[in-house]
Amino acid sequence: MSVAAPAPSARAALDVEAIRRDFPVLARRVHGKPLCYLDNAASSQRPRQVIDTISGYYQSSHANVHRGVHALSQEATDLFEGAREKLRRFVNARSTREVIFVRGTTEAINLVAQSYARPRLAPGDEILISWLEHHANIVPWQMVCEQTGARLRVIPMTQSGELDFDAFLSLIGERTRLLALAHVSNALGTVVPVQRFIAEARRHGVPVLLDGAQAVPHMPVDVQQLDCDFYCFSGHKMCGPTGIGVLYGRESLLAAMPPWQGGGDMILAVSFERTIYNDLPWKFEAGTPHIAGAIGLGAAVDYLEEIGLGRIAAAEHDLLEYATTRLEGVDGLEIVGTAPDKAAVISFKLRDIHPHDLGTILDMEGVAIRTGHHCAMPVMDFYGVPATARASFAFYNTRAEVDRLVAALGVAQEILG
Ligand code: 7TS
Repeated sequence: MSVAAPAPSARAALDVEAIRRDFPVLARRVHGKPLCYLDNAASSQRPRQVIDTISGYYQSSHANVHRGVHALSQEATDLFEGAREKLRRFVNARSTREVIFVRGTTEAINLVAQSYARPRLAPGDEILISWLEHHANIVPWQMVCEQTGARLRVIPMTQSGELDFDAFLSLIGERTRLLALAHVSNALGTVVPVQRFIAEARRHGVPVLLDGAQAVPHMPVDVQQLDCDFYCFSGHKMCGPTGIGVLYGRESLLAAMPPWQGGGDMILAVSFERTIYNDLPWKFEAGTPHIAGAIGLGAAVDYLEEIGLGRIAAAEHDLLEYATTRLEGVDGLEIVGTAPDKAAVISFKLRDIHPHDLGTILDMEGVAIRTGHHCAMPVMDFYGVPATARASFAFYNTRAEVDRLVAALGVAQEILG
């Protein structure tokens, strides 16, 4: 009998128990039960490596950046700019000039709306988004449309939660000035086949912004391969700190855009007559930045890369399949969003139990899920529900936690009938 080589998936399997020990919060109890954290789409947890990096920075290297000749300021600047290089490599931007530190996805999209779109839009121009979007990729465009007289157009979705590509083909046209799409839907988990959309947008000469908030923590992302113009993501969903995120922008577009906010750090010279703006990327980073946040985000990138985004995606896919099967077996449960290509996000309804009641009972069982509209009210409207319950998984979750979710749903059914 020959000894077979381990299957690639087995060889690549994660040592989840070892990984879980990196996350101190996963050891705590909630309402007397071990925490079962299944709200990763809202925000992930942080490993000790990230927490220690932030703490170490404050303990030994903190000073303001880009402005001191003294040792601490230079050290802080090196750490801050070193983090930018890590982020560049993480999404494969061509240069750190294309990596702008912002507060998060929301700020990144507002920056593009106000600095890229607003000066270019005229009445009758169109911004094209989709029905799947998080409010962060809807409202900034509505605001800029109001400011300019441009019009918001929306690519419809299908019952499974996919975008209607034929409808997209009929919507994109001469008046389209920008296409702004989620890479992965936060409410349904749908992975949007963005490359098809980008290829078509290219044919029309339409620039593309991708909201990657739910994509970068869960799959390898390469902005050059995607050939998108802007890519936005948040640190707190990828094991990094809150209050920090990245706007990737194609350099030729960023160079032509006016600054978004004015102040210190974004200038080369100021007089009362005129100001000369700083180079990229600092032109878009007015004021003292979130230094510890950027450094912590760099540590999160190191952490994710050491595990490997490919292995993370595979592990989460396994959890998604297992959880989908288990949840489909729960009497009266209906999964909302059934696209064939999904990230590890499962929205669901359980009979006519209100999701908030469900969430409250699950919490008493130590199981944290999100309930509500998930900042995607149009998606809720599409399915005719005010809210859903949503379990969202990370690579540190286990099949045993899926079992706990299912058991807690049983408790809820008993209590609520
Ligand atoms: N875009 C998507 C696709 C998101 O999922 C979120 C946050 C945002 C943008 C906004 O990110 P922020 O970091 O700027 O707030 N999504 C969620 C969620 O699903 N539950 O809570 C926040």
